[in-house]
Amino acid sequence: MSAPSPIDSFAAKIRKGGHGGLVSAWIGIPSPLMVNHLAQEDFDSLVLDMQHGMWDLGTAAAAVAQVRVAGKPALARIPVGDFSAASRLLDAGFSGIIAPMVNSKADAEALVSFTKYPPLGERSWGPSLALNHVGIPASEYLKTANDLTVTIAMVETRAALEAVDDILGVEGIDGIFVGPSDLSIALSNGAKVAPDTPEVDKELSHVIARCRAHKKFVCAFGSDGARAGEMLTLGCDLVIAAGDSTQIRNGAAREIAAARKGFKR
Ligand code: 3PY
Ligand code: MG
Repeated sequence: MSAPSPIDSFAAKIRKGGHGGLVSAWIGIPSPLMVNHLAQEDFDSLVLDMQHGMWDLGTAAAAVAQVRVAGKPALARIPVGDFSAASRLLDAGFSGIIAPMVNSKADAEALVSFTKYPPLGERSWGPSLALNHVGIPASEYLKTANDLTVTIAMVETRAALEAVDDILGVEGIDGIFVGPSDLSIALSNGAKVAPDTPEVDKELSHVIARCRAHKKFVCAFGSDGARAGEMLTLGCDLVIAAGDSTQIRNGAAREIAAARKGFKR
């Protein structure tokens, strides 16, 4: 069996840990061409956000090539409970699925059933574009796809916090992704969205400890680069350093301010 390409080694790398902190892009603007540009930056992977971003399946599938041409893996966050989309995105060549609002062992098992081939799950056969991207024969893909891709459950509710050991105990769940905004809304019973607070960090630290105990990896969404750095220091394996629109607008604001510095209108 051939050794996976550097792109397809991502799953093994994040599962193993000890890689010194991975930073991923998070893209909601549904433009494969913008993906092509962002992929040139020093990201370890790129996530296409199909929950709150505006991607449709065909455009997301086309963007995989724009990520892989930069030598990087593409991950997708699916809409809540849309596990059949998870199978289709893996067929399109995505290297991992992030599923929001996984709140129970049953949710985690359903997710695995759509993202892993037997014996772990019941992913149906048809990896059309994935075979082209990964560049291995069908028989080899069937044997290795469960290892070459990652299935990630989002923990972002009180129910998920309570069930985190059950979720982590499901074979085929490779890691957890903490959503601090939804978590802060849940922790405050809907009173506020406050992702960058000690209350969220307390729960994040707990989830990190449970992931370590289960020998699984943990990711989190940072609202900016500094926050993402704090999350790496807390022990996250992969972080987001703000989404695409924030990064673009912050960059624009910084350059506009630089242009006007010292210039009186
Ligand atoms: C959250 O913070 O709730 C997320 O889902 C990350 O975007
Ligand atoms: Mg969320």
